[in-house]
Amino acid sequence: MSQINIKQLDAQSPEFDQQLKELLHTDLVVDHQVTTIVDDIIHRIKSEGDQALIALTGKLDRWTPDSVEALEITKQSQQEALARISTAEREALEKAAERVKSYHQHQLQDSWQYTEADGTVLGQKVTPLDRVGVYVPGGKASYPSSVLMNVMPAKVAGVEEVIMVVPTPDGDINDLVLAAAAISGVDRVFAIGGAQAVAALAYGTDLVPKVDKIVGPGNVFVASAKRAVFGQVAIDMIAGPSEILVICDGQTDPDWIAMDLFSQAEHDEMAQAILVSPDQAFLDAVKASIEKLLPTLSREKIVKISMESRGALIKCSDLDQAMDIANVIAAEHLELSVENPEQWLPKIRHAGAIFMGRYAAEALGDYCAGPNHVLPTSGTARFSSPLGVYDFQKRSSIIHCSADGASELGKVASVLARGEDLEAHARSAEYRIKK
Ligand code: HSO
Ligand code: ZN
Repeated sequence: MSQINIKQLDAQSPEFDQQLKELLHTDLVVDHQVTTIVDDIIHRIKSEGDQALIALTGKLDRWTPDSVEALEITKQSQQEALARISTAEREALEKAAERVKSYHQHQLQDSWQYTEADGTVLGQKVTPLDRVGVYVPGGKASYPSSVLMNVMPAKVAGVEEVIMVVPTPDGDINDLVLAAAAISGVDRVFAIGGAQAVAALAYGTDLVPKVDKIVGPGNVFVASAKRAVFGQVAIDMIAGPSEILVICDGQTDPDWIAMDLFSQAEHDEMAQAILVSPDQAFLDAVKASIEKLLPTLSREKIVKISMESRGALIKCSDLDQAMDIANVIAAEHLELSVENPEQWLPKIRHAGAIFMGRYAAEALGDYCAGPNHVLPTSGTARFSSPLGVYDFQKRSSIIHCSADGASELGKVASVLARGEDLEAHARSAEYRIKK
Protein backbone atom coordinates (compact mmCIF):
# COMPACT_ATOMS: atom_id res chain seq x y z
CA MET A 1 0.00 0.00 0.00
CA SER A 2 1.16 3.48 -0.75
CA GLN A 3 -0.76 6.65 0.02
CA ILE A 4 -1.51 8.63 -3.09
CA ASN A 5 -2.56 12.20 -3.18
CA ILE A 6 -4.71 12.29 -6.29
CA LYS A 7 -7.17 15.09 -7.04
CA GLN A 8 -10.83 14.21 -6.51
CA LEU A 9 -13.27 16.53 -8.24
CA ASP A 10 -17.04 16.75 -8.30
CA ALA A 11 -18.44 17.72 -11.69
CA GLN A 12 -21.59 19.08 -10.06
CA SER A 13 -19.77 21.63 -7.96
CA PRO A 14 -19.84 25.26 -9.15
CA GLU A 15 -16.03 25.38 -9.17
CA PHE A 16 -15.72 22.39 -11.48
CA ASP A 17 -15.28 24.26 -14.79
CA GLN A 18 -12.43 26.28 -13.36
CA GLN A 19 -10.87 23.22 -11.71
CA LEU A 20 -11.01 21.31 -15.00
CA LYS A 21 -9.38 24.20 -16.82
CA GLU A 22 -6.53 24.24 -14.31
CA LEU A 23 -6.16 20.47 -14.53
CA LEU A 24 -5.80 20.58 -18.31
CA HIS A 25 -3.43 23.51 -18.37
CA THR A 26 0.04 22.84 -19.77
CA ASP A 27 2.81 25.39 -19.87
CA LEU A 28 3.97 25.82 -23.42
CA VAL A 29 7.05 27.90 -22.72
CA VAL A 30 9.36 28.53 -25.64
CA ASP A 31 12.85 28.19 -24.24
CA HIS A 32 15.00 30.74 -26.05
CA GLN A 33 18.18 28.98 -24.99
CA VAL A 34 17.00 25.85 -26.79
CA THR A 35 16.08 27.84 -29.92
CA THR A 36 19.52 29.46 -30.02
CA ILE A 37 21.33 26.13 -29.68
CA VAL A 38 19.11 24.55 -32.33
CA ASP A 39 19.57 27.44 -34.79
CA ASP A 40 23.32 27.11 -34.41
CA ILE A 41 23.20 23.34 -35.03
CA ILE A 42 21.03 23.79 -38.14
CA HIS A 43 23.42 26.41 -39.46
CA ARG A 44 26.38 24.08 -38.93
CA ILE A 45 24.71 21.19 -40.77
CA LYS A 46 23.81 23.50 -43.66
CA SER A 47 27.33 24.85 -44.00
CA GLU A 48 29.54 21.90 -42.99
CA GLY A 49 27.30 18.90 -43.83
CA ASP A 50 28.59 15.48 -42.82
CA GLN A 51 31.62 16.85 -40.96
CA ALA A 52 29.26 18.67 -38.60
CA LEU A 53 27.22 15.49 -38.21
CA ILE A 54 30.34 13.60 -37.12
CA ALA A 55 31.44 16.36 -34.73
CA LEU A 56 28.01 16.79 -33.15
CA THR A 57 27.52 13.05 -32.77
CA GLY A 58 30.88 12.91 -31.00
CA LYS A 59 29.96 15.78 -28.70
CA LEU A 60 26.29 15.01 -27.97
CA ASP A 61 26.08 11.20 -28.36
CA ARG A 62 29.62 10.58 -27.10
CA TRP A 63 30.91 8.39 -29.93
CA THR A 64 32.86 9.30 -33.02
CA PRO A 65 32.43 7.29 -36.21
CA ASP A 66 35.66 6.43 -38.10
CA SER A 67 34.15 7.64 -41.35
CA VAL A 68 31.06 9.39 -42.64
CA GLU A 69 29.73 6.05 -43.90
CA ALA A 70 29.89 4.61 -40.38
CA LEU A 71 26.94 6.87 -39.52
CA GLU A 72 24.74 4.58 -41.58
CA ILE A 73 23.34 1.40 -40.04
CA THR A 74 23.44 -1.09 -42.87
CA LYS A 75 20.71 -3.50 -43.90
CA GLN A 76 23.02 -6.24 -42.70
CA SER A 77 23.26 -4.78 -39.17
CA GLN A 78 19.46 -4.50 -39.16
CA GLN A 79 19.19 -8.19 -40.06
CA GLU A 80 21.69 -9.04 -37.33
CA ALA A 81 19.56 -7.17 -34.80
CA LEU A 82 16.54 -9.08 -36.03
CA ALA A 83 18.43 -12.32 -35.44
CA ARG A 84 19.44 -11.26 -31.90
CA ILE A 85 15.94 -10.58 -30.57
CA SER A 86 13.85 -13.45 -29.21
CA THR A 87 11.48 -15.41 -31.41
CA ALA A 88 8.55 -14.20 -29.30
CA GLU A 89 9.61 -10.57 -29.82
CA ARG A 90 10.10 -11.08 -33.52
CA GLU A 91 6.73 -12.75 -33.94
CA ALA A 92 4.99 -10.04 -31.90
CA LEU A 93 6.58 -7.30 -34.02
CA GLU A 94 5.59 -9.09 -37.21
CA LYS A 95 2.03 -9.64 -36.05
CA ALA A 96 1.71 -6.00 -34.95
CA ALA A 97 3.18 -4.76 -38.26
CA GLU A 98 0.74 -6.90 -40.23
CA ARG A 99 -2.27 -5.59 -38.29
CA VAL A 100 -1.14 -1.95 -38.51
CA LYS A 101 -0.65 -2.42 -42.24
CA SER A 102 -4.13 -3.88 -42.85
CA TYR A 103 -5.79 -1.13 -40.83
CA HIS A 104 -3.98 1.60 -42.73
CA GLN A 105 -4.79 0.06 -46.11
CA HIS A 106 -8.38 1.11 -45.42
CA GLN A 107 -7.21 4.73 -45.38
CA LEU A 108 -5.83 4.78 -48.92
CA GLN A 109 -7.49 7.49 -50.93
CA ASP A 110 -8.04 7.10 -54.64
CA SER A 111 -7.73 9.71 -57.32
CA TRP A 112 -11.10 10.72 -58.75
CA GLN A 113 -12.57 12.67 -61.64
CA TYR A 114 -15.92 13.57 -63.17
CA THR A 115 -17.00 14.74 -66.60
CA GLU A 116 -19.30 17.69 -67.20
CA ALA A 117 -21.92 17.84 -69.97
CA ASP A 118 -19.63 19.85 -72.30
CA GLY A 119 -16.82 17.30 -71.94
CA THR A 120 -14.74 19.16 -69.38
CA VAL A 121 -13.07 16.76 -66.95
CA LEU A 122 -12.27 17.79 -63.39
CA GLY A 123 -10.57 15.68 -60.80
CA GLN A 124 -8.03 15.11 -58.10
CA LYS A 125 -4.88 13.06 -58.44
CA VAL A 126 -3.40 11.51 -55.28
CA THR A 127 0.39 11.04 -55.12
CA PRO A 128 2.51 9.70 -52.26
CA LEU A 129 5.40 11.82 -51.00
CA ASP A 130 8.73 10.78 -52.56
CA ARG A 131 10.86 10.56 -49.45
CA VAL A 132 10.05 10.74 -45.76
CA GLY A 133 12.25 10.93 -42.65
CA VAL A 134 11.22 9.20 -39.43
CA TYR A 135 12.79 10.41 -36.22
CA VAL A 136 13.11 7.74 -33.53
CA PRO A 137 14.31 8.88 -30.10
CA GLY A 138 17.16 7.07 -28.36
CA GLY A 139 17.36 6.10 -24.71
CA LYS A 140 14.35 5.44 -22.51
CA ALA A 141 11.73 6.85 -24.90
CA SER A 142 12.90 4.61 -27.75
CA TYR A 143 9.83 2.61 -28.73
CA PRO A 144 9.95 -0.05 -31.46
CA SER A 145 6.14 0.21 -31.63
CA SER A 146 6.52 3.85 -32.67
CA VAL A 147 8.80 2.79 -35.52
CA LEU A 148 5.94 0.64 -36.85
CA MET A 149 3.33 3.36 -36.30
CA ASN A 150 5.33 6.02 -38.16
CA VAL A 151 6.71 3.88 -40.96
CA MET A 152 3.77 1.63 -41.92
CA PRO A 153 1.36 4.41 -43.00
CA ALA A 154 4.11 5.94 -45.17
CA LYS A 155 4.80 2.57 -46.79
CA VAL A 156 1.08 1.90 -47.30
CA ALA A 157 0.74 5.35 -48.90
CA GLY A 158 3.41 4.31 -51.40
CA VAL A 159 6.33 6.47 -50.21
CA GLU A 160 9.36 5.31 -52.26
CA GLU A 161 12.00 5.89 -49.61
CA VAL A 162 11.67 6.00 -45.84
CA ILE A 163 14.77 7.22 -44.03
CA MET A 164 15.01 6.58 -40.29
CA VAL A 165 17.29 8.44 -37.91
CA VAL A 166 17.96 7.19 -34.40
CA PRO A 167 20.61 8.46 -32.00
CA THR A 168 22.87 5.78 -30.53
CA PRO A 169 24.18 7.43 -27.35
CA ASP A 170 27.61 5.98 -26.44
CA GLY A 171 27.29 3.84 -29.57
CA ASP A 172 24.50 1.74 -28.04
CA ILE A 173 22.06 0.37 -30.58
CA ASN A 174 18.57 -0.75 -29.59
CA ASP A 175 18.04 -4.13 -31.27
CA LEU A 176 14.25 -3.98 -31.06
CA VAL A 177 14.19 -0.60 -32.79
CA LEU A 178 16.41 -1.88 -35.60
CA ALA A 179 14.35 -5.05 -35.89
CA ALA A 180 11.18 -2.94 -36.14
CA ALA A 181 12.86 -0.89 -38.87
CA ALA A 182 13.68 -4.04 -40.83
CA ILE A 183 10.18 -5.48 -40.40
CA SER A 184 8.40 -2.28 -41.39
CA GLY A 185 10.51 -1.84 -44.52
CA VAL A 186 12.60 1.24 -43.68
CA ASP A 187 14.96 1.88 -46.59
CA ARG A 188 17.93 3.48 -44.84
CA VAL A 189 18.85 4.04 -41.19
CA PHE A 190 21.30 6.59 -39.83
CA ALA A 191 22.71 6.58 -36.31
CA ILE A 192 22.18 10.28 -35.75
CA GLY A 193 19.80 12.19 -33.51
CA GLY A 194 18.87 15.55 -32.06
CA ALA A 195 18.54 18.79 -33.99
CA GLN A 196 21.47 17.73 -36.19
CA ALA A 197 19.51 14.73 -37.52
CA VAL A 198 16.44 16.88 -38.22
CA ALA A 199 18.60 19.43 -40.05
CA ALA A 200 20.35 16.71 -42.07
CA LEU A 201 16.97 15.33 -43.17
CA ALA A 202 15.60 18.77 -43.98
CA TYR A 203 18.57 20.08 -45.96
CA GLY A 204 20.38 16.89 -46.95
CA THR A 205 24.11 16.20 -46.64
CA ASP A 206 26.34 14.10 -48.91
CA LEU A 207 25.39 11.06 -46.82
CA VAL A 208 21.83 11.78 -45.68
CA PRO A 209 19.28 12.37 -48.45
CA LYS A 210 17.00 15.37 -48.16
CA VAL A 211 13.41 14.36 -47.38
CA ASP A 212 10.03 15.97 -48.03
CA LYS A 213 8.50 15.39 -44.61
CA ILE A 214 9.80 14.60 -41.13
CA VAL A 215 7.65 12.67 -38.65
CA GLY A 216 8.23 11.14 -35.23
CA PRO A 217 8.54 12.27 -31.63
CA GLY A 218 11.61 13.69 -29.93
CA ASN A 219 12.89 15.80 -27.05
CA VAL A 220 12.72 19.62 -26.89
CA PHE A 221 15.70 20.00 -29.22
CA VAL A 222 14.10 17.76 -31.83
CA ALA A 223 10.72 19.53 -31.50
CA SER A 224 12.38 22.92 -31.78
CA ALA A 225 14.39 21.80 -34.84
CA LYS A 226 11.23 20.48 -36.49
CA ARG A 227 9.56 23.85 -35.94
CA ALA A 228 12.59 25.61 -37.40
CA VAL A 229 12.74 23.53 -40.61
CA PHE A 230 8.97 23.63 -41.18
CA GLY A 231 8.40 25.16 -44.61
CA GLN A 232 11.62 23.71 -45.95
CA VAL A 233 9.97 20.32 -45.34
CA ALA A 234 6.60 19.28 -43.97
CA ILE A 235 6.44 18.06 -40.38
CA ASP A 236 3.88 16.09 -38.37
CA MET A 237 2.21 17.50 -35.28
CA ILE A 238 4.46 18.23 -32.33
CA ALA A 239 3.27 15.90 -29.58
CA GLY A 240 2.64 17.09 -26.05
CA PRO A 241 2.47 14.87 -22.97
CA SER A 242 0.31 11.74 -23.39
CA GLU A 243 -3.16 11.51 -21.89
CA ILE A 244 -5.82 8.95 -21.10
CA LEU A 245 -9.39 9.64 -20.07
CA VAL A 246 -11.38 6.68 -18.79
CA ILE A 247 -15.15 6.88 -18.46
CA CYS A 248 -16.54 3.99 -16.44
CA ASP A 249 -20.08 3.06 -15.42
CA GLY A 250 -18.69 1.44 -12.27
CA GLN A 251 -18.99 -2.14 -13.50
CA THR A 252 -15.40 -2.79 -14.64
CA ASP A 253 -12.84 -4.40 -12.31
CA PRO A 254 -11.23 -1.44 -10.47
CA ASP A 255 -7.78 -3.08 -10.84
CA TRP A 256 -8.19 -2.99 -14.63
CA ILE A 257 -9.07 0.69 -14.55
CA ALA A 258 -6.18 1.55 -12.19
CA MET A 259 -3.75 -0.26 -14.50
CA ASP A 260 -5.18 1.46 -17.59
CA LEU A 261 -4.58 4.82 -15.92
CA PHE A 262 -1.02 3.76 -14.98
CA SER A 263 -0.33 2.60 -18.52
CA GLN A 264 -0.44 6.17 -19.70
CA ALA A 265 1.01 7.72 -16.54
CA GLU A 266 4.14 5.56 -16.79
CA HIS A 267 5.18 7.29 -20.03
CA ASP A 268 6.40 10.36 -18.19
CA GLU A 269 5.85 12.64 -15.22
CA MET A 270 3.83 15.06 -17.34
CA ALA A 271 1.45 12.38 -18.68
CA GLN A 272 -2.18 12.79 -17.65
CA ALA A 273 -4.59 10.06 -16.49
CA ILE A 274 -8.17 10.96 -15.58
CA LEU A 275 -11.10 8.78 -14.54
CA VAL A 276 -14.71 9.95 -14.71
CA SER A 277 -17.55 7.93 -13.18
CA PRO A 278 -21.02 8.58 -11.76
CA ASP A 279 -20.37 5.95 -9.07
CA GLN A 280 -18.60 7.30 -5.94
CA ALA A 281 -18.11 3.83 -4.41
CA PHE A 282 -16.41 2.76 -7.64
CA LEU A 283 -14.12 5.83 -7.63
CA ASP A 284 -13.13 4.89 -4.06
CA ALA A 285 -12.48 1.31 -5.15
CA VAL A 286 -10.23 2.51 -7.99
CA LYS A 287 -8.34 4.75 -5.54
CA ALA A 288 -7.79 1.68 -3.33
CA SER A 289 -6.58 -0.30 -6.38
CA ILE A 290 -4.21 2.53 -7.27
CA GLU A 291 -2.73 2.48 -3.77
CA LYS A 292 -2.47 -1.31 -3.81
CA LEU A 293 -0.94 -1.63 -7.28
CA LEU A 294 1.33 1.41 -7.46
CA PRO A 295 4.16 -0.12 -5.38
CA THR A 296 4.24 -3.14 -7.71
CA LEU A 297 5.25 -1.05 -10.73
CA SER A 298 8.80 -0.71 -12.01
CA ARG A 299 8.07 2.90 -12.94
CA GLU A 300 6.38 3.64 -9.62
CA LYS A 301 8.13 7.00 -9.20
CA ILE A 302 7.12 8.36 -12.60
CA VAL A 303 3.55 7.09 -12.22
CA LYS A 304 3.21 8.64 -8.75
CA ILE A 305 4.43 12.05 -9.91
CA SER A 306 2.15 11.95 -12.94
CA MET A 307 -0.92 10.82 -10.99
CA GLU A 308 -0.38 13.32 -8.17
CA SER A 309 0.42 16.32 -10.33
CA ARG A 310 -1.89 15.84 -13.31
CA GLY A 311 -4.23 12.91 -12.55
CA ALA A 312 -7.81 13.16 -11.27
CA LEU A 313 -10.81 11.11 -10.21
CA ILE A 314 -13.95 12.93 -11.24
CA LYS A 315 -17.44 12.18 -9.91
CA CYS A 316 -20.12 13.09 -12.45
CA SER A 317 -23.91 13.01 -12.18
CA ASP A 318 -24.47 10.49 -14.97
CA LEU A 319 -22.86 9.16 -18.16
CA ASP A 320 -24.36 11.98 -20.20
CA GLN A 321 -22.37 14.47 -18.19
CA ALA A 322 -19.28 12.25 -18.54
CA MET A 323 -19.54 12.53 -22.34
CA ASP A 324 -19.77 16.33 -22.07
CA ILE A 325 -16.59 16.34 -19.98
CA ALA A 326 -14.89 14.09 -22.56
CA ASN A 327 -15.67 16.63 -25.28
CA VAL A 328 -14.14 19.44 -23.23
CA ILE A 329 -10.99 17.41 -22.52
CA ALA A 330 -10.66 16.14 -26.14
CA ALA A 331 -8.30 13.47 -24.85
CA GLU A 332 -5.65 11.68 -26.88
CA HIS A 333 -7.06 8.33 -25.65
CA LEU A 334 -10.61 7.84 -24.42
CA GLU A 335 -11.74 4.56 -22.91
CA LEU A 336 -15.50 4.05 -22.75
CA SER A 337 -15.47 1.31 -20.12
CA VAL A 338 -19.26 1.03 -20.05
CA GLU A 339 -21.92 -1.57 -20.79
CA ASN A 340 -23.09 -0.43 -24.19
CA PRO A 341 -20.39 1.86 -25.66
CA GLU A 342 -22.13 2.14 -29.06
CA GLN A 343 -24.95 3.97 -27.35
CA TRP A 344 -22.52 6.71 -26.24
CA LEU A 345 -20.32 6.94 -29.31
CA PRO A 346 -22.57 9.45 -31.14
CA LYS A 347 -22.11 11.89 -28.25
CA ILE A 348 -18.30 11.85 -28.48
CA ARG A 349 -17.05 14.57 -30.78
CA HIS A 350 -13.45 15.04 -29.72
CA ALA A 351 -10.95 12.26 -28.96
CA GLY A 352 -7.81 10.96 -30.69
CA ALA A 353 -8.71 7.28 -30.29
CA ILE A 354 -11.86 5.86 -28.72
CA PHE A 355 -11.54 2.52 -26.95
CA MET A 356 -14.94 0.89 -26.80
CA GLY A 357 -16.01 -1.30 -23.89
CA ARG A 358 -14.27 -2.99 -20.98
CA TYR A 359 -11.89 -5.12 -23.03
CA ALA A 360 -10.41 -2.47 -25.30
CA ALA A 361 -7.44 -1.40 -23.15
CA GLU A 362 -5.39 1.47 -24.47
CA ALA A 363 -2.30 -0.75 -24.31
CA LEU A 364 -3.77 -2.96 -27.04
CA GLY A 365 -4.13 0.08 -29.28
CA ASP A 366 -0.61 1.26 -28.40
CA TYR A 367 0.88 -1.90 -29.84
CA CYS A 368 -1.15 -4.03 -32.11
CA ALA A 369 -4.89 -3.45 -32.55
CA GLY A 370 -4.13 -1.74 -35.88
CA PRO A 371 -4.99 1.98 -35.59
CA ASN A 372 -2.10 4.40 -35.19
CA HIS A 373 -0.80 5.30 -31.75
CA VAL A 374 0.45 8.69 -32.92
CA LEU A 375 -2.52 10.78 -31.82
CA PRO A 376 -3.41 14.42 -31.21
CA THR A 377 -2.51 15.47 -27.63
CA SER A 378 -3.27 18.43 -25.33
CA GLY A 379 -6.83 18.94 -26.57
CA THR A 380 -5.80 19.19 -30.24
CA ALA A 381 -8.20 16.32 -31.03
CA ARG A 382 -10.69 19.20 -31.39
CA PHE A 383 -9.16 19.88 -34.80
CA SER A 384 -6.70 17.13 -35.69
CA SER A 385 -6.57 13.42 -36.38
CA PRO A 386 -4.36 10.39 -35.78
CA LEU A 387 -1.28 9.97 -37.98
CA GLY A 388 -2.35 8.06 -41.06
CA VAL A 389 -1.82 7.24 -44.71
CA TYR A 390 -3.30 10.63 -45.66
CA ASP A 391 -0.32 12.33 -43.96
CA PHE A 392 1.93 10.78 -46.60
CA GLN A 393 -0.22 11.49 -49.63
CA LYS A 394 -0.85 14.77 -51.34
CA ARG A 395 -3.38 15.86 -53.92
CA SER A 396 -3.10 17.65 -57.25
CA SER A 397 -6.14 19.17 -58.93
CA ILE A 398 -6.88 18.11 -62.52
CA ILE A 399 -8.53 20.51 -64.99
CA HIS A 400 -9.06 19.29 -68.56
CA CYS A 401 -11.27 21.70 -70.49
CA SER A 402 -13.03 20.79 -73.70
CA ALA A 403 -13.20 23.52 -76.36
CA ASP A 404 -16.83 24.19 -75.45
CA GLY A 405 -16.02 24.18 -71.75
CA ALA A 406 -13.15 26.64 -72.18
CA SER A 407 -15.40 28.94 -74.20
CA GLU A 408 -18.01 29.07 -71.43
CA LEU A 409 -15.47 29.37 -68.61
CA GLY A 410 -13.60 32.01 -70.62
CA LYS A 411 -16.60 34.35 -70.37
CA VAL A 412 -16.78 34.01 -66.59
CA ALA A 413 -13.02 34.28 -66.08
CA SER A 414 -12.68 37.32 -68.30
CA VAL A 415 -15.28 39.29 -66.33
CA LEU A 416 -13.66 38.40 -63.01
CA ALA A 417 -10.17 39.13 -64.34
CA ARG A 418 -11.15 42.59 -65.53
CA GLY A 419 -12.71 43.22 -62.14
CA GLU A 420 -9.33 42.43 -60.63
CA ASP A 421 -7.61 44.59 -63.24
CA LEU A 422 -5.58 41.67 -64.53
CA GLU A 423 -5.42 42.24 -68.27
CA ALA A 424 -3.34 39.20 -69.27
CA HIS A 425 -5.62 36.88 -67.33
CA ALA A 426 -8.64 38.33 -69.13
CA ARG A 427 -7.11 38.06 -72.59
CA SER A 428 -5.78 34.54 -71.99
CA ALA A 429 -9.34 33.48 -71.13
CA GLU A 430 -10.88 35.47 -74.01
CA TYR A 431 -8.63 33.80 -76.63
CA ARG A 432 -10.55 30.62 -75.85
CA ILE A 433 -14.05 32.06 -76.23
CA LYS A 434 -15.58 30.81 -79.47
CA LYS A 435 -16.32 33.55 -82.00
N1 HSO B 1 0.81 5.56 -25.54
C1 HSO B 1 1.82 6.12 -26.40
C2 HSO B 1 2.38 5.16 -27.39
C3 HSO B 1 3.16 4.02 -26.85
N2 HSO B 1 2.80 3.28 -25.79
C4 HSO B 1 4.31 3.49 -27.31
C5 HSO B 1 3.69 2.33 -25.63
N3 HSO B 1 4.63 2.45 -26.53
C6 HSO B 1 1.20 7.26 -27.19
O1 HSO B 1 0.52 8.12 -26.39
ZN1 ZN C 1 1.50 3.95 -24.29
